[in-house]
Amino acid sequence: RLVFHPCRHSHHWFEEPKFSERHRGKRRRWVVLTVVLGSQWGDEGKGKLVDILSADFDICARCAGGNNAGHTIVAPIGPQNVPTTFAFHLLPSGIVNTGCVGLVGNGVVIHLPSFFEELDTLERQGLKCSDRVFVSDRAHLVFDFHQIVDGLKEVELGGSSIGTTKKGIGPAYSSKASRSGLRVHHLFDHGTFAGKFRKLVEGRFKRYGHFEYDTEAEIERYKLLAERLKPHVVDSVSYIHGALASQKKVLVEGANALMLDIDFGTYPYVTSSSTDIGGVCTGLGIPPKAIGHTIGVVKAYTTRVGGGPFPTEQLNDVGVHFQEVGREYGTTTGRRRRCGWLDLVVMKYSCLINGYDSLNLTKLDVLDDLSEIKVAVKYTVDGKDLSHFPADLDVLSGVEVVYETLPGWKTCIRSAASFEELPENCQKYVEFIEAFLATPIEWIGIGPGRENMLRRQ
Ligand code: 2SA
Ligand code: GDP
Ligand code: MG
Repeated sequence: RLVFHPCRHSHHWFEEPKFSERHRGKRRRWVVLTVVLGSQWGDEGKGKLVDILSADFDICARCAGGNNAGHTIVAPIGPQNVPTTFAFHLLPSGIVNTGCVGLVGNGVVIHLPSFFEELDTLERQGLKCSDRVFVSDRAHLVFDFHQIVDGLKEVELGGSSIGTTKKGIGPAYSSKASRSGLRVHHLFDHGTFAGKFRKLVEGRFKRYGHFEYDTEAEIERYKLLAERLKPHVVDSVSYIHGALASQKKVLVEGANALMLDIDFGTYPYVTSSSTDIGGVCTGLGIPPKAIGHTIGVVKAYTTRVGGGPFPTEQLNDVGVHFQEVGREYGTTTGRRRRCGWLDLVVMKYSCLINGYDSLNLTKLDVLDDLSEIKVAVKYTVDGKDLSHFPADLDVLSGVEVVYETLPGWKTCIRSAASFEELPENCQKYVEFIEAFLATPIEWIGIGPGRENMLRRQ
């Protein structure tokens, strides 16, 4: 690179060593972390992949969302290896593996009563994990009044309600963004906590009218909750950077999914956090260069919970088939999930934003009985191809979906031991998606258990 350096070599051009050469040996080499993200509207089966991967990781971290997320994992436990179903909401699913520490990052919003309830349930199920779960002192708190307000807001919206989980997620992120929220560290300065808490509740009363809520009793309750939380609290920035510096392996578990992202999802029918790759940096305090491998989890069809447009939704026998065979009911609220064909237009958009290095195609077994399988490959509006994923929901609601139809395989695939053992049409379905998205499908889910996962090298 030729540069002109007037002070040192007036009127002389000289060769400047490249930055990397000048700083060789001085620059830190990053131990890169692995990220698992939902690529559609959630419930793709992220929890199961995180569980499988975390056997090989030291730390599993959550960076966004709260206990609106729901991950179901079926894993053996105890000396008898009894297959047990675990439901995770706020805690990182990786802690099913006893060698893995769970970290709840600063980008997560925490409802403390739910946090302890989840911890206690896991312990009751035989999973000893209380001493290896840590939470960031910068994480914001969700209170019961946030949950009440979540419900009131939904009622206000009437027919256009979002269909939230009513876990107080939106109102808690609103408090955070409006700079009046309470963070974990505030719990340990009771005077400040109580003052801020009263102000926050007063603000909600002004906005929503006086709902039933015992502010003072709540302040007292949080005194006890704070004591119980103390041993779990860490400065998560030092914690994660210390771990990376000492070569620890970190796995990040995404919550919700790209199409529910506050910026890139189908706004306003989204959650209130950054569920995309950007949220991994802001939710944990790590630079982009620390991210090594990003895996997008994609269901072999599409589901969505709550309101909002869903171009490939099937309000017919096909949708019912996905619901019943795929057991598509919410992990957190038990709500029936809306179902439809795989949408590769959504997936292309998702790949662009998150830049997945590889994909985990899940629930392929749910398609076993179908004689024909459709995949969306294009949207058109007034007969013209749409060149981008529309921001305007009125446009998205009005698109015509162009499908490609592929033959089914009509065979149970659950016992396949390798990709090559899958029926030919099933392999072709996988290869079609892979070619369309120009992203390798590294993992394939063929059943809910740990053992029902194929890896392609
Ligand atoms: P919220 O509660 O403010 O985050 O809701 C906003 C939108 O985000 C959707 N959302 C979800 N969609 C799918 N799965 C979620 N987790 C649970 C699960 C859901 C459940 O794993 O099954 O149990 O119902 C989840 N969380 C939030 C939500 O439906 C709204 O559309
Ligand atoms: P997450 O939110 O992305 O972690 O997904 P959920 O746990 O909410 O929903 C996925 C559901 O599908 C869970 O009940 C899993 O046990 C189940 N599951 C995951 N992978 C597979 C698979 O490959 N086949 C089948 N049949 N079920 C799966
Ligand atoms: Mg889920």
